[in-house]
Amino acid sequence: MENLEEKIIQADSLEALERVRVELFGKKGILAAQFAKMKDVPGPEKKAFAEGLNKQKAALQQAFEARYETLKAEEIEALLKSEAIDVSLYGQVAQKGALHPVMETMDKIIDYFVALNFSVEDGPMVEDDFHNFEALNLPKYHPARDMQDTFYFRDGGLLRTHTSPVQIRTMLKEKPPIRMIAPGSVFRRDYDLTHTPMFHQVEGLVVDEKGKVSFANLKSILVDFLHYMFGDVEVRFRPSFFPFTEPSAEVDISCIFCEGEGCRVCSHTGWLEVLGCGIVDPNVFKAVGYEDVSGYAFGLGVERFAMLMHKIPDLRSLFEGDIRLLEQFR
Ligand code: 2U9
Repeated sequence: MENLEEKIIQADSLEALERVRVELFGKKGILAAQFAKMKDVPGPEKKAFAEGLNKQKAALQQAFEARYETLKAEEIEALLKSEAIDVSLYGQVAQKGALHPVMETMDKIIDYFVALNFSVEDGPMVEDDFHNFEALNLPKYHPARDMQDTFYFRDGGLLRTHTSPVQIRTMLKEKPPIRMIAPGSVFRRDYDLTHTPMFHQVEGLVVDEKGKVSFANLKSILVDFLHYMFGDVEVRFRPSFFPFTEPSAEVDISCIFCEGEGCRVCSHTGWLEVLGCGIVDPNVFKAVGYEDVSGYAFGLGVERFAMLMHKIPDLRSLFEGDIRLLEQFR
């Protein structure tokens, strides 16, 4: 009896105690063997023998339970210790981003034209041939339609290559006068140091009765806009060509890096090209059923503006999603 209780007390883990339980109380255990001896005990002694055994069993069970409680409590204690959380430790601080410089630039551009009562229009990015090309005086077989430049879908649909289809849709839906801008993403099959397959444009369109809208109006608004964006810069208009405007011009500002002296960024010309513009080609008005109107239009790439305004040297850094870029614009 002493010896058996000692087994229980010496069990130093719940697993060891379980082994002792089987050894003592199991079907083939020590106590079962004791009870089996009952049949050999002579009749008059049976009662005393049974009482003795039952007492012994009860005492062992009590000792077992006490040991079990102790070991269980120790186990819980150890678990709590090992899983303890130090709530006073600093956690990982969430990284804070900022409005992306392209969106910030886009907002600044939009603000300028909204203040001049231009409406801000939106349209689908998946377009069709008519709205993206045909109506813009880009006839079939025009090189700009080349598979090289445009993402086509199998059904003939395409990803818009400029936001101009938004102007077409607006003119088809509304009567002149029109004063609108179309900001949004556009897609071209182009990927190198200075081109990404998706970029952002803001285009503008003003249409009114014939004779009310002139190149001089276009020039004055764009010069003022470029001063608003870049501060005190020189602005010059160079003749150019676009299928949807005639006459057309490209607009340069004096280089903001070298103030016109000539440097690597401006290819030693002293000038940076920032805009395209022109008087809307009559064929465009014909395509949307407008008569006796005149208008001007312009277009710009937002990434280029953001890069120039923030002196960001590499276009790709705008698309890498590296939070360290955004942290600089908080
Ligand atoms: C309609 C009529 C005319 C929009 C115009 C440009 C000139 C132009 C480029 C600037 C940099 C595209 O992002 S860029 O590569 N855009 O030079 N865009 S005129 O002319 C329109 C648009 C719509 C109905």
